Amino acid sequence: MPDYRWGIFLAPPEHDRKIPFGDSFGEQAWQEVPGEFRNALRRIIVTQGDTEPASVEQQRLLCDSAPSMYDCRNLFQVNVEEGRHLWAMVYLLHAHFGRDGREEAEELLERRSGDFDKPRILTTFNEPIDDWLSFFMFTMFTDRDGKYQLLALAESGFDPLARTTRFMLTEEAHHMFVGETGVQRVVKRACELMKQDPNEDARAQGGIDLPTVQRYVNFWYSSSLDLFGGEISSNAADYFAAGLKGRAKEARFDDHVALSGHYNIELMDDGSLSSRQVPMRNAMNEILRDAYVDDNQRGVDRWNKTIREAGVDFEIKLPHRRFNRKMGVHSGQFFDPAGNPISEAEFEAKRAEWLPTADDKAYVKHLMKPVLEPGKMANWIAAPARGINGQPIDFEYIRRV
Ligand code: BYC
Repeated sequence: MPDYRWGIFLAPPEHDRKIPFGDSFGEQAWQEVPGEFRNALRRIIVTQGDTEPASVEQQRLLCDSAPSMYDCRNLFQVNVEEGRHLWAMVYLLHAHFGRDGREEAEELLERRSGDFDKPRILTTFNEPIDDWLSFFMFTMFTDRDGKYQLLALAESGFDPLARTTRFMLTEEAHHMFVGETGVQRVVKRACELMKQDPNEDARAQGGIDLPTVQRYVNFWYSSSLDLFGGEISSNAADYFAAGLKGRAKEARFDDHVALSGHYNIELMDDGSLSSRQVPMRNAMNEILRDAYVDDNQRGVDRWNKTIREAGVDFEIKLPHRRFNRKMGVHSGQFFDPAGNPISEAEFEAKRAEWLPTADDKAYVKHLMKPVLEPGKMANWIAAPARGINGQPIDFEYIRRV
């Protein structure tokens, strides 16, 4: 991408910006790190920074199996932007945290996605992405977690973090577009292939069948829900109190101090589901997760519209937020995709119906053959509705040198 501009990009400064939430609500935003919050702030920046190279490591071999030049071009754009986001976080560490910031930045380079000894910090960023269906799921669901985490950091009282994350958000939108439309094209093609097959079997025609798409949704969505942290979190309460990490679009809330009021969280208590009242500040992760769930549903509705328009009787459903969780109050417990509590044995008996199996992964992987001629698409994916930057779909989006 010879035209790509590297650099530290910040949203324009807001004149006389005030801290928009927490104990210091209404005070002047900080241009330098406040000493008492130094460790917490560094930790937030390191966690955010760690995800950026992780995603590039996860996706680094995908160009070898790109289903079209168009898709390969999108992959490269996603990867260079994530690389630049790492740079943006490392800049904050170097510019504002002195020696320990530089050491943290070095450690960011030492960790590797999926590495046994030095893995990336957050779970989803150690999952392999070695097929394009996983890539589209990741950019749909995991990049959308990125959107909500960045929206929360864009409210930060530490102004350099707020300005850099606001700029990053402008790029995140394209990544989610790649994910949402990528899955939509897989689904569209599955429906076309079903119509061509005497048994309505998309796999028999070399496509990715809708139940397999559903199992990938179940996996990547539940894994991405884990990235919001625990439902009841003293870390989240501390970050909010300190004015470091707010809620998405903080201005839309009436009470920016959140010291009064409770939030109801439904969890398993003594073998049955019951509701627990949690002080508002301790529920900040869950409040962010609520907005994320709604946002995903809008994308899934568009996939289902594509399926309905093709005249196929199938509906893709987001599993319940309790399903298959590894972090938070629902981890170590078992729920069906509708969120009903079940036994471990019942879960295991249904695992192959609900989550991608080794056979699914092998099948999807065997379809991954590069198609790198202008305008051509792999058989398992429909063409996009339009090309990139007003160029036609058969434009030569990448060139081998
Ligand atoms: N995996 O109080 P808790 C993106 C740890 S994606 C592993 O429940 P907290 C992108 C947690 O660290 C957005 N560990 O949670 C997308 C804590 O550890 P300690 C990335 C996890 O701290 C695509 C313990 O469990 N941005 O940008 O309130 C491509 C208990 O924690 C996980 C950020 O993450 C997990 N899933 O919230 C490229 C923003 N979840 O203290 C990029 C910065 C929790 O016991 N990070 N833990 O050692 C944060 O705001 C928070 O650290 C978290 C966790 C939301 C991640």
